[in-house]
Amino acid sequence: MRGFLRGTLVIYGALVAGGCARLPQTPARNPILRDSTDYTSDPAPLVVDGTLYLLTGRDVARVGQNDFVMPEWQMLATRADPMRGPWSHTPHFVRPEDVFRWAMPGRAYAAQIVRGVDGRFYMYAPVVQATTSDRDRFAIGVAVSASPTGPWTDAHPSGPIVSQSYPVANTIQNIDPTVLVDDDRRVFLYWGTFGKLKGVELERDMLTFKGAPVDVTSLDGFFEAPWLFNRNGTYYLAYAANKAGPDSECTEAVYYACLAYGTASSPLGPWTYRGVFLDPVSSTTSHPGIAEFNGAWYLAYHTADAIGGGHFRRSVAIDRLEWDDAATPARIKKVIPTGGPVFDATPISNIASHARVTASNAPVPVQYWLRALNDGKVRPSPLPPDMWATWTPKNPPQQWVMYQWAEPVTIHASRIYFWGDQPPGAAIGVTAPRAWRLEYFEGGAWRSVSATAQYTTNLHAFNRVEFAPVKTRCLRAVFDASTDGKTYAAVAAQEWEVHATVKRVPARLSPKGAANAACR
Ligand code: FUB
Repeated sequence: MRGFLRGTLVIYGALVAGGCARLPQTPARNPILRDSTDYTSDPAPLVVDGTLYLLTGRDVARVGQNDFVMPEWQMLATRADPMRGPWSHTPHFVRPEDVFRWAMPGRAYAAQIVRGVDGRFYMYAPVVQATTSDRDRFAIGVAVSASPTGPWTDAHPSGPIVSQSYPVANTIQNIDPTVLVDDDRRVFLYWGTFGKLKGVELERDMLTFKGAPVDVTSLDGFFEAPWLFNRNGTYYLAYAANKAGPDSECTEAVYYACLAYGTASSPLGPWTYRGVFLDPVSSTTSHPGIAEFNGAWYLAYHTADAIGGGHFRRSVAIDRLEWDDAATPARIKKVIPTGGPVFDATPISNIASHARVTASNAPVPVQYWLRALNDGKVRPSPLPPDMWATWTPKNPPQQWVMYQWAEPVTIHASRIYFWGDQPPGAAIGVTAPRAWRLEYFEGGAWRSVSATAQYTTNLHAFNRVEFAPVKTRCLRAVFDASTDGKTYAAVAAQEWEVHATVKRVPARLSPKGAANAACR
């Protein structure tokens, strides 16, 4: 067992000259820990006696490793303004195998600590069972402690309180628990992922199902990460949603999640969907934890914004959550995230980020993300939404992508980064095109640029082409698919740069929406 104090680090900033007194750092930006030493994920707030605790996971995936490698939980805590700190940090709070004899090491997923009806603290922890015949081995264990900081012991040593076979059979992945101890009297547990959400009342022992679980189906786009709370007698269920599409209010690409919520007048529903309150962040997953602290409400979530961050190297951020109390029931206002990655405002010749992008296969299948093309990022081991791609079971011989700028631009070079899961020359799957060319729109027609050399088609590399400068609002890249003469492979690109004679400060995110008639 790793106690709270062992290894606890208070995040301090500058030394006062001469006195060696340490001054608390006042973080100007999110995420809370962002120096790449410790990656924190899945925050679960808890307020006890003037302290705001954030229980978090720890992401230790290597760069390019697409897996939730999460060996232990961490703890952040503050008694100050959460937007300024200081925060204390316990990097090694507790590990699954420290508490649950029936659990394997390595998967300390999104957990939550609540104060139980008996005044003790209960930690609901999704872990993997070491020995089970369950098809999916994830299960929810409960640890108990006299203090929110531990030490923790297994409250149900015979095993998890929820698994695929206990206490009633289910077929879902049993993770992402959220628990509400309502009025210090009744206890409610929700959990689920991959679009399945279950809720149940627990007995006052905090462990035993009281009745059969309900399946919640009315929360639009529910994906995972439920967070249940009560404000002024209304029950709120916040969650990560992934209803995707180019015009979705939630997310353009299905891997990315927005945070949405519903309300109910009783803790087991029925639930009414109330909308999106946080747009997708830089990590594909998004995970809410909401609490009132010192008279203000806060949303804790995670992003990929820390140094060296990624979809599986996430870091916890916190922002104010505001209410619209003029509505009944009160609505959550859209949260505007503060902080974020360090933005480099140096002007650059690549003006792709200023372009509206469209493609021959629009609306692009929701696993891909069209605007990944000009987000300035080429990730190792990309996920589908880190690229634009055209894959279907039957691919056509030709595809294109197009940039449109608001004003004419003078451009002279371009480079594109092809991704594939098949070798060059393949006629299935995704690979580099057989050939490609750049065309600009002028006088009502598409014309080829005058390239100074042959176009290259290297996979997993940038392919650069220089050409005689042209002034245009519209540029497209046309791809002839790789083929064996019978079938065609799809095309995918992680990034497409276009270089102009006049440098510009990059846009943080390219404009959204289809190109207009100026390019037709
Ligand atoms: O951290 C692993 C998983 O990612 C959580 O269970 C989900 O909620 C998502 O945040």
